[in-house]
Amino acid sequence: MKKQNTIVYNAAKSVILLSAVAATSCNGKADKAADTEAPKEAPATEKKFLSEPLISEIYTADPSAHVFDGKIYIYPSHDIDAGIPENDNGDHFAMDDYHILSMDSIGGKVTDHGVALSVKDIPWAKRQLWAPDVAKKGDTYYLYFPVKDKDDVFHIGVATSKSPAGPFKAEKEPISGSYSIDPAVFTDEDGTSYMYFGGIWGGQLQQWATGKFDAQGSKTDSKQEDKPALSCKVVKLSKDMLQFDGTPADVVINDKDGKPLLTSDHDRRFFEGSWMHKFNGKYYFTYSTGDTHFLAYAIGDKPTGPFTYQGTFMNPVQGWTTHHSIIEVKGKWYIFYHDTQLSGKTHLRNIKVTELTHNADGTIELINP
Ligand code: FUB
Repeated sequence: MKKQNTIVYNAAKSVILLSAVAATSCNGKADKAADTEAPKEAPATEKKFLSEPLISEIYTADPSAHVFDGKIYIYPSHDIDAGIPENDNGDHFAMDDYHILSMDSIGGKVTDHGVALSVKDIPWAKRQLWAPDVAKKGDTYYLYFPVKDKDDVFHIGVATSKSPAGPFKAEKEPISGSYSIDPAVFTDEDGTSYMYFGGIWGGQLQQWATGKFDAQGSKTDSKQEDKPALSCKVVKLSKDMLQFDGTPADVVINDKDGKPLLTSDHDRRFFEGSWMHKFNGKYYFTYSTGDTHFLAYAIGDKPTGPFTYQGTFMNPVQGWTTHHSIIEVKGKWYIFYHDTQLSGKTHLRNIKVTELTHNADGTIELINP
């Protein structure tokens, strides 16, 4: 039987006293941006947080939230301290299993359903179970996960369960044609499901620029500063939800003049951690800008884009990475995200939730985490 923990979620906002921490990027470099761009309203030793960690018994990150049968399920990464030094590949994010969390309502008790899937149970996987997502079709739940194969190349796998809380059983091979990280699955009102995926730097997207993995390829996107930025990918899922139906295409993000965002535009270009939600008939593509630590959004008329960049909707959290999901619960919208409030360490994160507001003109109100 799986172990279950029940944790009381404290939704109250509070003032937390913290020691100053040296933030370091997942590329292992001292993180100047995180230090200099942190909210200025409090000194480094005294920070205010908008919301509290949902769970403190384990470290969690990259929360993909969904409502299944009236209950909220959260599919996060499970951060651990594997004692691996930080480096350019993000090796210190050495997660080796997933725990699924659930709650009956926002602000309610959080249940940890125990281990749902482990690296050791994925036949093709070697290490680093990064940010997952889940979709439901019929009576089956599909868990999509990025993990490095035996050659240290990220691909995306799928595992199935009859319960939203798992345990999940992985398919024997990764999804054919999949690569990079951060799968996010969106099912439109007509029942068609799309996967958005990709992440640059440690997520290896730039190493697939030619359509084949280039082990010698640049570790960053910085060699193409004046070119259109690398794009997140989108692809339809097959009817059985286990394969891609077609070849992944670029998620094109243009500015309001119709020009593509450039690689040098670090405040606005796509980096990792995408999500899709539909509001008032429009498709909202949301993502992390990575090294500048913003959550940004772009709006389109189709799930596959093109999208028009709108702005930042969440300022940088404490920590280097920023990753989110957005769901509607009983007529209100919420963003699940993470920061490093509990540990002060880049790779030991904790998930949170706060309300998200769509303004009457369709823009999203800026959140200061
Ligand atoms: O958790 C590992 C990686 O950090 C995720 O895949 C990225 O989105 C970032 O949050």
